[in-house]
Amino acid sequence: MVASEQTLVTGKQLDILSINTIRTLAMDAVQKANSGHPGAPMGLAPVAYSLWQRFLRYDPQDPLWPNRDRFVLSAGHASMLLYAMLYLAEVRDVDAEGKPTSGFAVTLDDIKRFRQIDSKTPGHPEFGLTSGVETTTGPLGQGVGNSVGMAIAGLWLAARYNRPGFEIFNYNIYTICSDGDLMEGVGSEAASLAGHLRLPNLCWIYDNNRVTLDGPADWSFTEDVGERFRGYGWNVEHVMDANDLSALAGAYDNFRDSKGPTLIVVNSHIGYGSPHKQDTNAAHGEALGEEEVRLTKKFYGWPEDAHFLVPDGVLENFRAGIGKRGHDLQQKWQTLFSDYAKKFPELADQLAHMQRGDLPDGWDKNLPTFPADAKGMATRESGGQVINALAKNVPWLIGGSADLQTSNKTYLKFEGSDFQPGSYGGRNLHFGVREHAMGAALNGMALSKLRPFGATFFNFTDYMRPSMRLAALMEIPVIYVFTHDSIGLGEDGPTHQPIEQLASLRAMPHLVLLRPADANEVVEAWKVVMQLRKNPAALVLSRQAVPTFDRTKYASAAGVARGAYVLADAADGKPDVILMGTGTEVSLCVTAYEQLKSEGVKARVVSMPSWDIFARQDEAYRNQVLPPAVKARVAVEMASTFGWSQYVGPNGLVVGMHSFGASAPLKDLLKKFGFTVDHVVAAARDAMSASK
Ligand SMILES: Cc1ncc(C[n+]2csc(CCOP(=O)(O)OP(=O)(O)O)c2C)c(N)n1
Ligand SMILES: [Mg+2]
Repeated sequence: MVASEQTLVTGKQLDILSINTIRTLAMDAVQKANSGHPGAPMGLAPVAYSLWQRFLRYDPQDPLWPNRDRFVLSAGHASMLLYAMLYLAEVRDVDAEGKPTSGFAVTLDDIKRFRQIDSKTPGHPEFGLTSGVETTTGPLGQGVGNSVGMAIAGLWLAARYNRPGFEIFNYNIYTICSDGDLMEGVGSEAASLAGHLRLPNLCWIYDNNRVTLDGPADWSFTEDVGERFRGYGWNVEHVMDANDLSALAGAYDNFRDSKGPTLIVVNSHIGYGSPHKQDTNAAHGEALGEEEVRLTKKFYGWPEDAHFLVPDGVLENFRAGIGKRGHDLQQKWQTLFSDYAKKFPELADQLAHMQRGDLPDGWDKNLPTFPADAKGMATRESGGQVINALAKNVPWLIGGSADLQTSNKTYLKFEGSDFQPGSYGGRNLHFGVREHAMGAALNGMALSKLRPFGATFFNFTDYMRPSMRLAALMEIPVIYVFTHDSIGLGEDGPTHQPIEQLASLRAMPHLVLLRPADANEVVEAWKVVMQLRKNPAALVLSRQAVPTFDRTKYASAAGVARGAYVLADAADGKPDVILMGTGTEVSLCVTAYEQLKSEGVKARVVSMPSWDIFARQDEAYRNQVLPPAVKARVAVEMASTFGWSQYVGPNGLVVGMHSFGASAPLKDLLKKFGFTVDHVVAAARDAMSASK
């Protein structure tokens, strides 16, 4: 078994040699980087090894095979475990289209460059950067949350696309999680949702090592986790020793037979084999140190001075294990799928579109158009009509609300089918009052190539922001529908009235936020959103009615596609003052514009539904909409004024919110906080005087 002897070992010894290779690679990489977490990969190496070698249906030669089992490392700080697995299993790199190349996802050189600039082995696994990484993890709890969405997607695909004799989709989701994942609220929400949905394709493997960063886990975490999960309706398995490969295999077998989600509680030792394995800091968040690395290698029967050693036989072992088994499964599936494609060309075509991230032909047909109407309707109402029209055209647009579907208006009425245990083909999800788990699950669904949407009150983005941030970081096109978008929601009061949320989400890289002004802008906003491939998008919609503008009098709503556009202008196109706003405040700007016009003032109204998209336009267009020469500018938005100075400039004024809102009927709130025509007209005149 001693690797230095370079004898080819077989059977159980080969297993141990391979497992210790994972461990020593993790130790060496962390030591070289002098940063990272070696302990968790060392403790978990046998867990990942037995799963990949004997169970995971995954073809290293085709890492994006649609029916592959998903392996999620929710404990992202243990990233070296994943990198070691990707390297040893010889997972291929993929090109921009997702086709495997002849290169590898992770080479030994990449492992030597762990945590270095531009390497494929960053501190925590990043989706899109390293082939084989199914999702970005690191913020604890997110990976387990993603895995629930992946399991939902897998079951939905199976329900919708499998046909008798053609089980195209039957994949499982395996997630390694740590104490932190199960302490985080999002992990609990996600587990509760998965238990309710009885997702039989979901397996969490809990690294019960009884330590966290600060010290022993029992300083802060003493509940009976297995009992908790049984309460959620999960099947709970126990493995008493992470090094017991046959116990692990038994637990994986039981998972595959189970009718609901499975938690496998695996007792492990962080930093297994290191002399200070009980001293948490030694194996945790920092390198072991040269001397301890040496002693640990000695314990493993490893040559103490070898670094990044991959003994003879180890790569061959992986090739003969997951390599061959996975490739055979994938090839068999390809044969099945080509028969399926002949028999069900339409379904196969849909799947191909989905895999590429393309919309189906005719995705935007029969969208509503709204006639001018002074009374108008709430943008959440028009939004509900548009999402229903789009969902008819795009079969894989699916989603739901965090218990506010009647408020958010996102229910797909024409479908009428709900995603529930036993009806996994439903397109309406009921996430329950679990915004954060909804956000995390939406990410998992998008990573599975569905086009997911999730809805709640705009104010409760605070409850799901960490998942939105990861969607943005991963550049995946999740759609958020947020209604009740300002103090305009009225009587529910300041606890429900968003103030700083617009500014904070506008500050998030890659997230596209749109706050449309009327029903026709809602249609255009949805069109923009649907065509995004690499950006999550937030549609910010109102509870209260807004007039539907007469587009024969004012400009076409098609301007939404450019982020901001001139809605109403001075007769000669040379305004003395610009009024700009978003959403429900645009109609206030228009009324003020009409009054100023009647008083002989040349004004312009700019509707600015999306700062993000406007910022991407060329300078000529931006200067056409907001001519630099016009310094008198007023922005109107029922939200924090933070950020508007970039558009109004030093002589401009912002009519916005400088405090939290209040509980009152809308008309009283508008008066109290200054969202009146008189106030906007006065601000316009002030801005004109200031810029003279
Ligand atoms: C949301 C979040 N909070 C904090 C951290 C920082 N952090 C990294 S690992 C860790 C806890 C480690 O304990 P555990 O989850 O049991 O993992 P183990 O060290 O046992 O592998 C913490 C707090 C994080 N990654 N994510
Ligand atoms: Mg732990």
